[in-house]
Amino acid sequence: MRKSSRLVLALDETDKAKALSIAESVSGIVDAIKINWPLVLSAGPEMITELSKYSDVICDFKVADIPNTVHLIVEGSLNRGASAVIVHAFPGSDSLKEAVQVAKGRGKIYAVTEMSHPGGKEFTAPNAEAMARMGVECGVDGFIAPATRPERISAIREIIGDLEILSPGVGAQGGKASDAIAAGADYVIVGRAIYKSNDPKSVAESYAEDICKIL
Ligand code: BMP
Repeated sequence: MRKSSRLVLALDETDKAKALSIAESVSGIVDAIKINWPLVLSAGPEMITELSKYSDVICDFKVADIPNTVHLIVEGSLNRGASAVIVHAFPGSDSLKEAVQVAKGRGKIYAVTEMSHPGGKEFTAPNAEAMARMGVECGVDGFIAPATRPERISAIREIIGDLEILSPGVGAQGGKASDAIAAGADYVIVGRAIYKSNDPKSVAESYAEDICKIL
């Protein structure tokens, strides 16, 4: 994944034609497009391959399972053209190691530490540091940490050294892109604020400009 605008679009748009048109319009601006179950369930897993024509695709399947199932999901995503897959850390080191091993040389694995919504404080926050340490030991490429609580990005950064941080929670959830990058995120993930706007391309450009100002 290139590191240019540091902006990742969360394309949770469920209308296939709209999703493809947005992807095309922002392809020169965003560093990657992240897709999740809403788009895959409405438009099919072939969207992974179709979107990979416009941008690197991160499959945010938040895989949380036994190693064999993790293996099958990560492999299936990469086979369809994904550049990276997001997995949960909480199933433990054997599941995480399996994801890393399947993706080796083919794509990246990002592990969720602390989630960005208010409920993320209940179970993920108290265990985020331990999950980050485990992720480092298991060889993941990076982590998901919340733009809604930038101080938590800094806490995770201290544990993981130079590994990547992708930070959701910007825009609709109230976080600011520049705060997340200043706290140590490599990329911010923005969904509704871009794909629900009347002009996704201009909004993506203005996020990219905001980020650029503090680099
Ligand atoms: P939005 O900008 O519309 O809030 O979208 C954020 C995206 O990031 C969604 O796809 C969501 O599933 C994902 N996400 C998140 O919001 N918080 C997390 O802690 C982890 C996520 O993957």
